[in-house]
Amino acid sequence: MSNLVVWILCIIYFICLSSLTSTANDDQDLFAFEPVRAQSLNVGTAKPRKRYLLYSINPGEGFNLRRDVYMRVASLVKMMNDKEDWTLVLPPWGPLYHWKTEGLKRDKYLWKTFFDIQSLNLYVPVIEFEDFLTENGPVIDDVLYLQHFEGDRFTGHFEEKIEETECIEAPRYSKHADGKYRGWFWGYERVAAKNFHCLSAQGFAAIVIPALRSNYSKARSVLIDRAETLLHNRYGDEDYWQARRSLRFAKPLIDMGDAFRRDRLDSTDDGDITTLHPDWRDHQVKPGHAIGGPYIAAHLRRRDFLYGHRDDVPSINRTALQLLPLIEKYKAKKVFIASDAPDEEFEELKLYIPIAIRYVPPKEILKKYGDGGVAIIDQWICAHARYFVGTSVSTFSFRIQEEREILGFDPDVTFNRLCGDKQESCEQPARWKIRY
Ligand SMILES: Nc1nc2c(ncn2[C@@H]2O[C@H](COP(=O)(O)OP(=O)(O)OP(=O)(O)O)[C@@H](O)[C@H]2O)c(=O)[nH]1
Ligand SMILES: *[C@@H]1O[C@H](CO)[C@@H](O)[C@H](O)[C@H]1NC(C)=O
Ligand SMILES: *[C@@H]1O[C@H](CO)[C@@H](O)[C@H](O)[C@H]1NC(C)=O
Ligand SMILES: [Mg+2]
Repeated sequence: MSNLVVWILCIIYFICLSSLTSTANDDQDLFAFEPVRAQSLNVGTAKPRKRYLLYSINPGEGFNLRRDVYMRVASLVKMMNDKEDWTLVLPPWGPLYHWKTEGLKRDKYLWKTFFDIQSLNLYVPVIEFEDFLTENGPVIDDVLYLQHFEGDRFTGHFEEKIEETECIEAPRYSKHADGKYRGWFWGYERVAAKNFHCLSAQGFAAIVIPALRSNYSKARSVLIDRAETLLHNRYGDEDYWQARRSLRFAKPLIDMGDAFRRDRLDSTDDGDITTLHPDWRDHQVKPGHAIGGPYIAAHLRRRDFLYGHRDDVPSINRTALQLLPLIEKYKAKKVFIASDAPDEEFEELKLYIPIAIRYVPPKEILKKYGDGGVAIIDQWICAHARYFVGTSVSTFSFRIQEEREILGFDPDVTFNRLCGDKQESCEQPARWKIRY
């Protein structure tokens, strides 16, 4: 197709789109958008067939890194859908290494437990894995297992490359007597794959597009495993932020966080200037717009971080020493603590800071939403504080910082971290500011 034809198609598409959305009301155009686009792209071309992209992540990765990988894959789907019709299948959550609360169902959590699926759908088409099973059945066509190139991880220069090769480590799938591959499909035992390939890959998420469009073009459903191998196409650009803005939390979790803010922290959206537009595409505020509730918040990442990042994570008494001047400066009535710390550590902190408070979930909430739901409530409360300080290199803290960028806080009251015991001062987090 010549460039001219492409341009004409684009123009027709935008005219159709704008005339349709201007007559539809806000709620309807949410659903009108996708079919309109699919049809108008079909002028003179074959309708692209529906394809499903699934992905999976190294089992050791935590909840918040997984949310980041979602954005990389969603952005990939967005790119491919300029020509094709991909639906992103949301991998069920759990079990996760950090989700330890005893007696909880720890796998097969649906995305809607934690996130607002309608909101995600305004960025790219997504469905829950269970809906994929209904639409497609339990057989996935191709599994692409990503691995690093053997032996040349740090050669000095970065070059994008991808190729089908031998498997380097024994992958978590095996061929059974019926010729199909079985493995870990999120605990769904009847699920299997027809084909399995190991791919060495190094590069940005878009690197897999040519292979999906040629080598594996016959596959209707493709699962990319070890998707964390793929890097963000453009970390921090408008597209990154669109994917991030669409990743809104589930309403019940937001409501519980808001109730805690109101009842325990004297914090409401009206007073804090943190009201979000119901549709993320329409929410755009300037830095410094939000003021936040009359409390400061700290995310104290403890447990494995005390060993893994020993020099950068302060002991409890040093944490208190760093928080006290902030209480003064921001005239905080309360200090909200989000933490994976055991109770004894929180009690120790309270000796130094009596106004420290944390969210303790009722049993039935913990049972229904698990450790993931409680983590989100903690993040939501941290996101609305007048001032936030996190833990060095914790992705849990990073996600809070992003939430605050969306709400429109001044970066000065967001991109902060605590320093280790031996550090007089320390390098503060990079300011990944929101872009529209
Ligand atoms: N409720 C709650 N849980 C936390 C908090 N900090 C850490 N956790 C738990 O510990 C896990 C730690 O980090 P993960 O979310 O797994 O994320 P990660 O990608 O491993 O993040 P980091 O290890 O912090 O870089 C969270 O998922 C929670 O289960 C917190 O402040 N509140
Ligand atoms: C695609 O196919 C070509 C030719 O058969 C092969 O050399 C290449 O490694 C394949 N790439 C991927 C990513 O599968
Ligand atoms: C602070 O805590 C550390 C680690 O728990 C401890 O070794 C140190 O003695 C404490 N310092 C004070 C002044 O309490
Ligand atoms: Mg982690």
